[in-house]
Amino acid sequence: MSATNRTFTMIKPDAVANGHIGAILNHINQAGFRIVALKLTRLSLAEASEFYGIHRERSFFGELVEYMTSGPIVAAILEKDHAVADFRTVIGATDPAKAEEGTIRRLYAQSIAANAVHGSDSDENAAIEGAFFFGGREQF
Ligand code: FUP
Repeated sequence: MSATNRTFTMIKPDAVANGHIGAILNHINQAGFRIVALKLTRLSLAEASEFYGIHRERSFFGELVEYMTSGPIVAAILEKDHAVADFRTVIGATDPAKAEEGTIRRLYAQSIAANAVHGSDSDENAAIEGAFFFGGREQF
C-alpha cells in the first residue's frame, strides 16, 4: 500500500503516564486505522530536538522537548485511506480545550503542551516520522 495511506502517531508522556495507552489504541482501531508498526520507547533530548526541529525557533520549543523526553511514549504507524487527514480529525485541535467532543485530545489531553497524541500533518512528514522510529522489518 502506498505511503499516502499512512500516518504516524505518538501517544505522548502524559497519556502514557495516565494509563491511556489501551483506550487510545482502541479508539484508533475503532476509527478504522490498522496498526502497521508499534513500540513503547523514550526519546532522548537529541531525538526530540530533531523530531521537532521545525519548531526550533518557537518560544515553546524548550518546554516541548523537555516534556516529550519526560517519560516513555508509544510510537505507531497507522494505515487507512486518507490516513493523515482522517487521523487529524480523530485527534482534534492542538489545544484540547478547542478540540471537538469525542476526539482523542478532548478525551485524554491535559493541555496544549501535554496534548496526549501526535499526528503527522502531511504525507511527506508521515513518511519521515515513521522512518525516524521504525525500520522496514518493524513495519507490517
Ligand atoms: P499539532 O500538529 O496539532 O500537533 O500541533 P503543532 O505541530 O502546531 O505543535 C506541535 C506540538 O508543539 C504540540 F503538540 C504541542 C506543542 N505546542 C506547544 O507546546 N505550545 C503551542 O503553543 C503550540 C504547540
